[in-house]
Amino acid sequence: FDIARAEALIPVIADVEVPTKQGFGIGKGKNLIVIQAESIQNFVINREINGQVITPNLNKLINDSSIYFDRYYEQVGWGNTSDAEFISNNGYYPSTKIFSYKAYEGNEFYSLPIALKEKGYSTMAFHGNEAGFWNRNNIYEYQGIDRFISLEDFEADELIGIGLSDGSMFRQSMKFLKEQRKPFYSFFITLTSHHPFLMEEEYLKLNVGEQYKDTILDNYLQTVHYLDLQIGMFIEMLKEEGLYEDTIIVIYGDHQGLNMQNEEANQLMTDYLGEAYEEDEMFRVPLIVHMPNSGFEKRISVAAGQIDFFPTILNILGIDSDIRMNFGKDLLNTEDGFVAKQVKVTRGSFIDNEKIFVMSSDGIFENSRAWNIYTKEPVDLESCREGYERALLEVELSEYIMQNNLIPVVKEKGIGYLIEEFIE
Ligand code: GP9
Repeated sequence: FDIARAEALIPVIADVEVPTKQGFGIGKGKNLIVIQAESIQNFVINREINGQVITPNLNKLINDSSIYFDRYYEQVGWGNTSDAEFISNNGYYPSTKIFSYKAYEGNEFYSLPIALKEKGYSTMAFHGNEAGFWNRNNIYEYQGIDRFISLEDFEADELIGIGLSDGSMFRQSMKFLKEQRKPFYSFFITLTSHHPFLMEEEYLKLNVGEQYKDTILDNYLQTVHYLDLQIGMFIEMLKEEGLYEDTIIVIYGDHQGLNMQNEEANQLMTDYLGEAYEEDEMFRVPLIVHMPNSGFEKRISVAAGQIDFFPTILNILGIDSDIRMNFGKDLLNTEDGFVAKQVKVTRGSFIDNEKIFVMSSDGIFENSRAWNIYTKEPVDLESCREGYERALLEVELSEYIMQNNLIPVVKEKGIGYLIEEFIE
């Protein structure tokens, strides 16, 4: 790194000073249910296909006591779904070498479940696949998840694709939720909308029309629609059990579903969207924070990533800290839209409030691509240099902290201290 440039970035990365704390504590003491939704991209929100609404339940939720982040991006690496979990719960970038749950297996963490446990929460995770997949069974304990209900613990009464159906997972989770000590943090990882998005006839509820019938877009949208329906029913079950009012329900997409590198998917999406299907749309996933009966409705369009999840949720739950302990920003109190990308695109790529910069795979900055995310017009590459350097620095610094198991130091002295040490 150019030391002077890196030093200039310290206040940007390490700053904790926020003039006003919008939304601080609006969910204080509430239960927290987080649904990490498999392959759910943002383009499905508020959209129709052949006259049918794709996500009626999510759309309804967005318009009712929810904060909807419509420029939220996935940042996963080799660990796909598990990296989305890791980034969201920790506020650190995923390993650039292997999946994070393996790379950082023996580490000490300061994660969302750990922070909540310190405030008296009980913690639990639900997933319809085998416990050992992505090494979850070994790492959850260190992530602060006290109880993990996986395929082995559920009754295998309805299997779709690679595991228990989302519907069955939600239904069977009710008995655990009712018993769980309050306040609780329950983390759900859905599965049915997993690639290649195939379901039996009985689950296919959308008629996408002749043009798209039996294509990968059809299959994908069917599973998205299925998940949307299950989430709607899950919310009804929470209401019936009296668990709804005191629970914040958060939903976000874990990573892309339709790969732009796949020729068929790209062609279909370009056709469906009416514009080229590119990285900025492929990486965009929804984030919805639903706070029942709060009347707090907001749409936030600051460029943000999964790395920002942890501090954003802490702010909503009214949990404060004097020092900055991760790379995320509280999205209710920042205009600094910045999303660093790695692994799925060359390191140094980023998205900010106006543009996306995709670093060239040959490592030559001048060969990179950048465009305005709203107008799609090309952007001068020189205007991307600072973001490029920041993206490199953040990812590298994050990896340095994780690889050297430095969270105990971060907890004591803050991330700013380590940035200075790292640059020296
Ligand atoms: C596996 C499931 C899917 O348990 O979470 O993971 P993915 O293949 O999408 O990374």
